[in-house]
Amino acid sequence: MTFAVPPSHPRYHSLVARHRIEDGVRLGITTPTGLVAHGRGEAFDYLLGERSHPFAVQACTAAAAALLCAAKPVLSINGNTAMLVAEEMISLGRTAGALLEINIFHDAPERRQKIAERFRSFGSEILGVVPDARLEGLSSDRAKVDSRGMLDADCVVVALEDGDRTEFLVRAGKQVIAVDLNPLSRTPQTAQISIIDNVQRAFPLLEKEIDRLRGQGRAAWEAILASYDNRSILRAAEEAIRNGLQALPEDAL
Ligand code: PTJ
Repeated sequence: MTFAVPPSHPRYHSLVARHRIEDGVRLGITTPTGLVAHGRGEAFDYLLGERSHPFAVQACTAAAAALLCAAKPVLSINGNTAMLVAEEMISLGRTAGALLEINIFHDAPERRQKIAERFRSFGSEILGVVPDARLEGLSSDRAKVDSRGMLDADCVVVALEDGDRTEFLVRAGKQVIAVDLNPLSRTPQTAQISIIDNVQRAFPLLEKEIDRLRGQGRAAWEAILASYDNRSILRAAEEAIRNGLQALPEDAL
């Protein structure tokens, strides 16, 4: 990080994340659009009190059950998650037995290489460096996939995603777990399991839930999934954000 944030600063964690994304742009990993997306996320996180709410924990429990049930889970990585949560996603991938795959909206071969180099620097290989297959019917560059990963995955974890691919993956019969701070966004509205939380809190929480549920067995995981209601999770998240807005002092608006 080129700018040293004093740890005593009241907004320390938020500023460090912001500078990581800024560094990502400088390194050619994150797109400038990723800065805008991050700012949007920050605003929602502010309204959520920058903490994981019970609706996020509940969704993580369901997501953990889905990953434990899955035969071929894949974690999708883009320019923002590569900068913010590479180590957390590597760790989650190992715990969940899931592959990591680069999937970017603003495609460029050199971006894929740079993301892969970052993961290698943390000791992990990643798929999608040179995509060799397509999700037929999806028009954006997100259709470019790795035949060893996303193409025939049965469960895909997406974060900071646009809605098109999520809709497509769900229609293709895959289970989609979305992490997004905006419950009104098309991705969490379309995914079967939506974790409304910051990726930096959500992925470690999800990993903890997998460890907690692992010993319970398939029948218990399936029961969790059968009773899970994503609509009520989205409603609770929207309500928390609306309440957060009401609780803000007037001079903050
Ligand atoms: O690296 P690329 O080329 O694949 O591009 C990635 C971006 C993020 C630029 C692209 O997917 C994009 O434009 O995303 P959107 O449509 O802006 O959606 C991003 C969503 O993620 C928004 O709903 C934000 O509120 C949310 N978000 C932003 N930061 C976080 C977040 N959700 C969870 N954790 C965050 N830290």
